[in-house]
Amino acid sequence: NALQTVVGVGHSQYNGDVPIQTTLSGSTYKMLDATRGTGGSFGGMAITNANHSSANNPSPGAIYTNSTNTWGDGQNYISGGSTTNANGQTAAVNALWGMMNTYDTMNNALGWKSLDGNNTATYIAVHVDNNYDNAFYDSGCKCMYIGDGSSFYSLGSLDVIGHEMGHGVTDATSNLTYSGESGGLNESSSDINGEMVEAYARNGGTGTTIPAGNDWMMGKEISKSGQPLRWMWKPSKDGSSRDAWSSTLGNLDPHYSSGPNNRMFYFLSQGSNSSSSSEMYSQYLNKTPLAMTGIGNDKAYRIWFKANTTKLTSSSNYADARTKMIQSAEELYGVGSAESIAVKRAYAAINVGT
Ligand code: ASN
Ligand code: ZN
Repeated sequence: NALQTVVGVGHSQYNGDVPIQTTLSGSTYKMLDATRGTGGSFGGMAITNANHSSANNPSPGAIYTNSTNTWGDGQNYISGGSTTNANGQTAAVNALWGMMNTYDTMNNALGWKSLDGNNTATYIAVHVDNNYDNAFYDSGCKCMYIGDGSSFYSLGSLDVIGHEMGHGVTDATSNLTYSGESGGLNESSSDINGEMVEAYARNGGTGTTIPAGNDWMMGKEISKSGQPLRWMWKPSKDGSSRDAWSSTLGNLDPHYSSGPNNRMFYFLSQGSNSSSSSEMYSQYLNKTPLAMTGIGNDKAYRIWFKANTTKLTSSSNYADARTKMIQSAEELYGVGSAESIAVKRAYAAINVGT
């Protein structure tokens, strides 16, 4: 059968009806985007049905197929419960839309192709485990698994997919060790990726720069409680993350030691003011950061991405991240540039350097 690249309609859960890139094989449509990525397990970016295989030893299952090129019903999938969406296609739509937009964010803005930068295709398997409240990147298959959620809705929002694919980029480049301060930087890099994908996709998903428009909250859309997983401008709002670096930061789970670098990135992009507002105040440092003007999403992302993919190493800590970020800013925008000064200010605001 000749394969034909086609565009279908996906009824997504978080982004309305979206155009999804699929493949027609004979008279069967497949959730295979052969326009993004080559090779890999499926010859393009694919969405498969893990069909509730255990998260401890998951198997990807088969690629999604359909007799028409219209997919999903936009409803949340209730594992084992009553639902109008019995095969859970909507989760697959969410995943494909997130994957297409993550690919485009990195490729169109940065020229970075797929996870490894060499355009190797990857895949996302949805419906892993039962009522599973997580999503993860698997360094064995270099692929991702998405749960249906229980206290969350299906974990396929743009920022979550961007986060998980961000782990694939880190895995292929700096390979930041997932513990201690490097673990926090690894997590933060994924949160940064998630938010920048959200900004890019929300503004139409085209163009060569990253606009404003993300919410700076990880996992807001998948939350049933209304509380996001993480707040980037003031990570301590979650009760566990820190707002600033200290010598004990590396003892925390990476999802909490990411906090200071997330706050640094927020300040770098959006700036800070020296008001005594509780959102700016840093409890640990007992002060508010010096006011600084942000350089915007596009420049902040370019500097971070360059540092993570070409300068950080598996053992990088926060001090090293600061040094490498300054180097990246100087290479991109010049020694003594406003951008390199902004990097120093943003790190000083989280107690790293001056
Ligand atoms: N969703 C989590 C993450 O990507 C999975 C984990 O704990 N590693 O960070
Ligand atoms: Zn993560």
